[in-house]
Amino acid sequence: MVGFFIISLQIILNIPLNFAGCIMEALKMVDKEVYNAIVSETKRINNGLELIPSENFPSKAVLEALGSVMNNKYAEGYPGKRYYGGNEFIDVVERLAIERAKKLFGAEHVNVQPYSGSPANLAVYFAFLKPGDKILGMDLSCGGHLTHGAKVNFSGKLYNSVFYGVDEETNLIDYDEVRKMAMREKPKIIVSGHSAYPRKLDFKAFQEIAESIGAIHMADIAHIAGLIVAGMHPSPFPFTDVVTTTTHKTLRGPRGAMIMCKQEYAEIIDKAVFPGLQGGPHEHAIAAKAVAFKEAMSQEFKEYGRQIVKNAKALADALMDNGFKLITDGTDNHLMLVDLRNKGVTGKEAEKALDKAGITVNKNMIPYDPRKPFDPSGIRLGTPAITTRGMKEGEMKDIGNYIAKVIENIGNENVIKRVREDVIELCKQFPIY
Ligand code: DSN
Repeated sequence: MVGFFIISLQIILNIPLNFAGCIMEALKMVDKEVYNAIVSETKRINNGLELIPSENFPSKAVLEALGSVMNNKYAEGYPGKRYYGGNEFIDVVERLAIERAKKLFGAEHVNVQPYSGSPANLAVYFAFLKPGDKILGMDLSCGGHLTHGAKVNFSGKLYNSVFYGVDEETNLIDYDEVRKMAMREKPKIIVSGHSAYPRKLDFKAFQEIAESIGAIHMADIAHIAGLIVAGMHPSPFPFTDVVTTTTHKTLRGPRGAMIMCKQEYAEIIDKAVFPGLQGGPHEHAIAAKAVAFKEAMSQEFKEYGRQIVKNAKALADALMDNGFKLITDGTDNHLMLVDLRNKGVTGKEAEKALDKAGITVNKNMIPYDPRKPFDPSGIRLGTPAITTRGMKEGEMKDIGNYIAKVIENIGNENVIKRVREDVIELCKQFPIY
């Protein structure tokens, strides 16, 4: 990307590092503390390997739209029907975002206003359920998301949530089990989607199960939206009732979300978002979503999505070659879950040690984990962000070896320091901001 090229030049020429290549002169004058934190974060990003599968690096164009005057406007309502004046240009960007998203996914109706993934999911529940109604979602401890009914979350407190998990032997979703549960529990909504499941989802099977009991099927594609656009994961369109996604993960846009649905649900979804749940939409984020969707329509983005998956497979192989046990023995998507028990290390210990080496991962429960969520048995890794930097299969092999070196030498600060140096050297070859 041109933006990335300019940023790389800035680093090569040793021009003072600023926010994604933008000169933050006003901020530097007004608030040195925030300015310094942003500069430090930029350096941390440039010098480290970001392996958290839900994170990514949007382009400079996306960040410019996000930091624009579109931040300033109140625009309650929808394009052409606002409760505030002065929205003609706001309507331009919101319409662009909607039309591009429709085209990108083949969706009949799109609402781009949800602030983030949790409010998007809440809006769907609000549209279709009354408090106490039943949701069937994937168990958090098996790879589901908090908002899919977890008892500590609004979705488990406000609604009566029941869960499907993964098979204890294979760690895969057993669709016959999901069907049996659906028949027994008769939920009003069935949620497909995950935060930590390394294999493809069968959205058709979920839709058929939902239809067989008269339930709504909500697919939460937050993690895999970019892979769907790139043709690397089966799409939930056109048959799924409602689809939610965040826009900042594999889709590589700004923090935010959207809801896509069949035309017959357009009105209740829009009403649930506004005035049901939200007030003024964040139009700077919507402008940035529009830019990200335009980028995602390109051939370059499709190649990016393909490379994410190739890289994930290569990283999974490198880890398994180093004796790591992966849940389901590999991956089909952008992420992998490592069961660390054979290495005698906990997820928390691994996350901390890898952090010291400049490798960012997150500790994560593995299915049927005997340990607690704050110090579980596993870590979760993914390739969206390092693929954005341009890294390929060869680098994945190196990264797998670095991870092994750190985890097998926890407590040996010299080894970790040497890996840190290797990580910085690798990152220098793939500058990002
Ligand atoms: N918190 C996100 C993740 O890390 O997967 C999901 O919303």
